Amino acid sequence: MQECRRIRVIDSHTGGEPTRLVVSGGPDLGAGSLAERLECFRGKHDGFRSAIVNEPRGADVMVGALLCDPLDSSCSAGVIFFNNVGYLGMCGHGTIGLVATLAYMKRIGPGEHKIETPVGTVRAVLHEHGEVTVNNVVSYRSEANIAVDVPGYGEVRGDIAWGGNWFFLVRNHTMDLVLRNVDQLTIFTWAIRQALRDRGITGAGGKEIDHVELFGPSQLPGVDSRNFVLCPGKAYDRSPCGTGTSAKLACLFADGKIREGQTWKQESIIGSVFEGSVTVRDGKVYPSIKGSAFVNAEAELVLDPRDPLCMGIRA
Ligand code: PYC
Repeated sequence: MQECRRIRVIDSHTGGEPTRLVVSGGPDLGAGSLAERLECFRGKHDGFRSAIVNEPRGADVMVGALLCDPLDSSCSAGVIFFNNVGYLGMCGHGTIGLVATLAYMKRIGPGEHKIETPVGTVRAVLHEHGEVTVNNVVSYRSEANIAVDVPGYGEVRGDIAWGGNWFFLVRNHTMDLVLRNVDQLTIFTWAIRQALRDRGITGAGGKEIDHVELFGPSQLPGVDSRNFVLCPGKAYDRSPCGTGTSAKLACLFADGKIREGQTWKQESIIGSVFEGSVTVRDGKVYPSIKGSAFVNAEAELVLDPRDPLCMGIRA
């Protein structure tokens, strides 16, 4: 009889958005760059991704993070993020969750830490009181004020921007960004995503735009904006989305609406807040995102080869 495979995970949430960190028991992806290891993960071990984050062990909202040895020994960790349908280049809430979890495991203390991801090395600062600032990869708007005809809704205009993932940031909508409207918000933003795909509107290099963001006013004092973010697998981000806030900051800076170093507070659809700002180096915009994460479970997942749903429910 084949033995069960055991996977050690630590779960956290960042502003309500979960991250499941695989600490041991993950697949052997070789010793290449994180980008190469991601391709090995995608090509040879995709069932493992599904087993960790999909039902019945996980849920659509769950973001997985595979802890990897970094190539560069000055980095504290390497990580590959994944979700219910595939892989993420970078993940802001997930990096905050990773750093908080490494601190929980007593692997790191307060200070700056470098983390290798498939889209580059990011720096994160663990503050004394447990908050984490992620200094993200370079972020930019590739196209401004693009019109897309969305069946059932008409013309929707928005910006296309990179913040570690590709985003369409909607400029005109009439939706009220409140939690009770999540179903309508999901249907609307999913229709936008499909329309972008059907019309061949992409990020740079033909990359699919797989995140859609809506913005509206926040009711919280001192908070600049509230958002709704649709993630690639149709779940919405419970956090303000680190890469989505980075994409927003890049657009705000391009429009002259924020200065270098100015704080932008971004609220999520559930009311959690990230603080963002940008620094500019060699004419390029580097966003920083600050938030908090809390560990809420430690577990050993059991992959029983006799279980017909051992590798998760996949569409
Ligand atoms: O925080 O960057 C983020 C993120 C991406 C998808 C879900 N969260």
